Amino acid sequence: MNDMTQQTDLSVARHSPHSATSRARRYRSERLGNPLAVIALALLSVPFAAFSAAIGSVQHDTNTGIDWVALDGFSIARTETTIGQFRTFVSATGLTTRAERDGGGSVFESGWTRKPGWTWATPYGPQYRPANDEPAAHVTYDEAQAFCRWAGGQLPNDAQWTAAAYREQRAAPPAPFTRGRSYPYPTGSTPAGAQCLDDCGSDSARRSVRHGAALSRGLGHAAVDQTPAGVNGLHDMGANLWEWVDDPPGFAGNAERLTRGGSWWYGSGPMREEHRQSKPGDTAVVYIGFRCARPAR
Ligand SMILES: [Ca+2]
Repeated sequence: MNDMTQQTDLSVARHSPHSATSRARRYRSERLGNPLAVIALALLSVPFAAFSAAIGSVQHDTNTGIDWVALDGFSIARTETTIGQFRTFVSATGLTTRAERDGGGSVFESGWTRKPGWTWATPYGPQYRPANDEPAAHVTYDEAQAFCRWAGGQLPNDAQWTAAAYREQRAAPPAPFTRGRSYPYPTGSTPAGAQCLDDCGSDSARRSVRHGAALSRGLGHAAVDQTPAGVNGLHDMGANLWEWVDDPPGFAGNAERLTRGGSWWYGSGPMREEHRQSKPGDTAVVYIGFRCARPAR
């Protein structure tokens, strides 16, 4: 993948039409000429400034389609970013992804193999039409980060991702989860229920939506709401798609970036917290996706 050196134009990501910050700034600029409105805004801002969403509560953003789950100090998307959400982002920004420009993303067969037409919109090729609730793959690190900034957040850093995946934070989580406990898998004590290869249970084959594409290994991804909710009520932190994580932080382009959680290509081993794997940031492949985080509010 190292021959992929063309950089993505991310200028679109710096102009988020939907962020709460920009909405608040616009509201203030429109209202500052009215003294009564200024007073009302000041009074309203007191309780909201002191309010922080309850741990585990879910806020749905109608602009992006993301369900944000509030955790300790930040929120994280309840699911992997979906094809439908990514389509909204592309419609708003006009982004053309690297996989589209290069003619397709890749899969590992006997070495990395580029697959014509395999992109975020058609993950197994243009002859197979995916549903909107399938996860967005074939997205580079920079493209994933651009989506998250457009959505008012950023890719989670490794501390955020691992806290969300392995440490139950909800005050009264449903069985079998226990507040304050750390789990070896994002699914809990065992990998059962994840969309992984071989040792996550027989439901992985039933959930697979590879649309008939020939794969040399693995079962393919599942739609993002088809696996049981795991630690903190999150789906697919273990397996389904690998997820880009902002680690090491602050770099862009083709630097090696951490991916977390394993994927349908693997068994349960890469789902564990101690498993760390990185890939060049320009990698666009069929089993890497992402989800976003945002500051607490
Ligand atoms: Ca995942």
